[in-house]
Amino acid sequence: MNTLPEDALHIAALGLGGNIGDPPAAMAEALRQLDARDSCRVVSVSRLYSTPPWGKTDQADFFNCCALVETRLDPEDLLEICLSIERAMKRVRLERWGPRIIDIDILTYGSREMKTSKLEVPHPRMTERGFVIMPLADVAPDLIVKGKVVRDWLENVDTAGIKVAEESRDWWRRV
Ligand code: PH2
Ligand code: MG
Ligand code: MG
Repeated sequence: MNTLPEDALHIAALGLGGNIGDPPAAMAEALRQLDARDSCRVVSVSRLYSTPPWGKTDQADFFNCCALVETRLDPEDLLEICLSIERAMKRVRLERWGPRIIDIDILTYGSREMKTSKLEVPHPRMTERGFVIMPLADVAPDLIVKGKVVRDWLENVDTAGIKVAEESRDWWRRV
């Protein structure tokens, strides 16, 4: 049987967000572009949330969601695809934590822990952020991140001001 490690399927959790232009449309388009690739399949998408800006607070509210993606790509190749989708949407990187059309972050990749110059998995700040943990709990409540299930992280994270903007889980196919 041909079960080379390169062929193995992995589940990655992605966090998407944006606060310029039409973020739900940009996030939906990004998810559809990922899903259209042979190497990736979008398995499930969270509800869509509106979230107060975190880190740098003098900017517009964000929209955020999380998605599970089944992929044969290794984490750095998956990141490269996410960045190329961001670039195609003309995202410009101006300031850290500042306004953006779209941001696509790899949150987890299976149970792998890694840190290179390009990528750290699990995402180093994900468990402190309500705008990540709340949508992630929609798609992966039992996922273990840094020794604790997402459901339990949700108990302790600040979710003040976060609202559900779209209840339906297939908003990304329509927007
Ligand atoms: N992303 C950031 C910084 N702050 N705040 C919210 N609400 N949502 C985000 O996606 C976000 C943020 C940097 O990636
Ligand atoms: Mg980010
Ligand atoms: Mg990013």
